[in-house]
Amino acid sequence: MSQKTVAMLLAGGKGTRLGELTKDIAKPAVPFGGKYRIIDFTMSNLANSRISTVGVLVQYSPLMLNKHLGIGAPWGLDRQAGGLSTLSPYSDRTRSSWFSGTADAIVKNIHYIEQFEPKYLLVLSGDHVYQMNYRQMIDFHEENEADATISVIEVPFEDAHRFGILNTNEDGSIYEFEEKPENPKSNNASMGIYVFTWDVVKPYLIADEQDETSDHDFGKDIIPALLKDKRRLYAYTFEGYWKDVGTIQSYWESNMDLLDDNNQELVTSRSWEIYPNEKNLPPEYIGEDTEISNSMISPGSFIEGRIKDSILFNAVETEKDVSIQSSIIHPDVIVRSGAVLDRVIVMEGVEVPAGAVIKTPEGQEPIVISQSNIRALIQSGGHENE
Ligand code: ADQ
Ligand code: ADP
Repeated sequence: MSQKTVAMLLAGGKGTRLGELTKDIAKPAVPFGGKYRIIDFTMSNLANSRISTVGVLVQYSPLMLNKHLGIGAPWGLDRQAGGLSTLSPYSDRTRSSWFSGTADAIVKNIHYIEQFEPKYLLVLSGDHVYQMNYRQMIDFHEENEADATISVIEVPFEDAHRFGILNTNEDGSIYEFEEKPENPKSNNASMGIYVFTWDVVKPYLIADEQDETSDHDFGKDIIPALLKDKRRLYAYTFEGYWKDVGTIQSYWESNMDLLDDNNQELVTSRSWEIYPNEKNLPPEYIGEDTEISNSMISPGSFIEGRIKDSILFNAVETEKDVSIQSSIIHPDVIVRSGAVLDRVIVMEGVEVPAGAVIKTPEGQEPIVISQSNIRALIQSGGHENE
């Protein structure tokens, strides 16, 4: 069963910087943008790019992620030859360990990849918000007869140290790459999205696996090794919205970005749709004397009170006289009467009691409200993080 391209989607990182949000669920499964989970952007990009052989590498807290992915039906992967495979870490007679770095996660699944005899390997990450046609990137790789192509975006100079930073010649070929440099020499950042010619990268992955000094990471080890051997590396420039949802602050911001006219296309585009995995829900009901402005309300909701600059997910219930501002309310949350929420994130299934007041103080990262911290937050008036 040969396939020209096999996509491997890295969805197993721990996401420690998302704190409470990823305590029990993997980052790619964190709710995003009203009716999606973060991984839906990448899964939908694959569907829209008509790439039909996808391995998702899971690892950390995969329960919700596995349930969400199912057999890939929302993205059409249930009806494809290659289809969707979720690949978990395993142990055999010679080793028993979790995936260590990103390259390790791929090399441990070499048999999965090889069964398709692919020409190209597409490596993706499960925690980015963007719309991208991978087919165009693979075409670009093919035209350049490249060994590796890295998708690149310009980032603000002050953020450059958080990324793989590269420099290119005029023809787009890469002559320098530094993973998270202290003193970045450019602001051309790797998006962590790679196309490799499989026959070229495979021996590098195998050699890296044997190397005990390696971190087994694409950015730290594989890309530098290819570059050192003067392999053909190219930068594929991406223009458009892209966010690596790394911290609570950037999670909050990228959700809020959807309320801005300039970015609404991310979820409203009809030509590049983002497909959620959702059950059928009744229409949202908006009560009397309800004031809603600049907000997203989702199916199955029952809304009263005042909602401003906020994103409410599926099946949220808000009661009379609540005031919700600049907040993100995950699915199945109930906000009881008179509660006040300002610049907070309320996690799935939480019940905010009547009259509770939780506001994030100015200049602080938004407070994440979960079942386990809500009592303490109410007692302290929301100042838990101080
Ligand atoms: P980072 O953002 O630091 O850098 P990294 O920790 O390597 O990303 O993880 C990449 C993706 O792989 C994430 O989605 C993560 O969840 C997942 N992942 C990590 N380890 C995994 C494992 N063992 N098994 C399965 N999945 C795993 C990378 C590049 C930079 C680039 C940024 C862009 O190294 O060069 O600039 O991405 O975001
Ligand atoms: P399948 O062969 O199961 O339908 P593929 O994704 O391998 O699924 O291929 C579908 C079609 O798209 C085939 O004609 C294949 O050659 C082509 N194709 C696959 N990947 C690419 C690509 N990256 N760029 C251009 N065409 C591709």
